[in-house]
Amino acid sequence: MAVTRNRFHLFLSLASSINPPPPTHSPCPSGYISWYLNCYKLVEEAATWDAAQTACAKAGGNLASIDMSYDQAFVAGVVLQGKADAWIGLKRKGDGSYMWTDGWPVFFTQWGPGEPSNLEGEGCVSMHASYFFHGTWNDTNSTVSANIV
Ligand SMILES: [Ca+2]
Repeated sequence: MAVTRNRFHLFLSLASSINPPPPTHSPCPSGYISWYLNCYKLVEEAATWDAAQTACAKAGGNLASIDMSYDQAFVAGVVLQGKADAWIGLKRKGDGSYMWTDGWPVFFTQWGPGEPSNLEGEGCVSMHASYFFHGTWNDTNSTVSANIV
């Protein structure tokens, strides 16, 4: 029998541009974590992928992109501190290809085993918060709620 998991996703909010900080100040708004030239925040709120992206945009950012293994390690570390899977800024387009919300092409991926399953109705990408999956990615239905990175 199928068990309905309580799908509570986080999202990682990325504050877009950082103004050159005064030397004695953190470059990021309070509550954000600084990583390279970006600021990240794990938002522990249930949200759909679209709502998560909208919330990030309102905060002047977007769902987190993961362009390389350094980013993956950092973001996975953040997501694993949460209690639920987290949306990242990756979504499948109509032609079947994936694109980051910030417009970057997809060079780096960290799909979980058997992913992306590319099922119809899936296409929004979340990161597993379970240690078992080590922060790998899953394409899933955009209407399941997720935390936001
Ligand atoms: Ca999947």
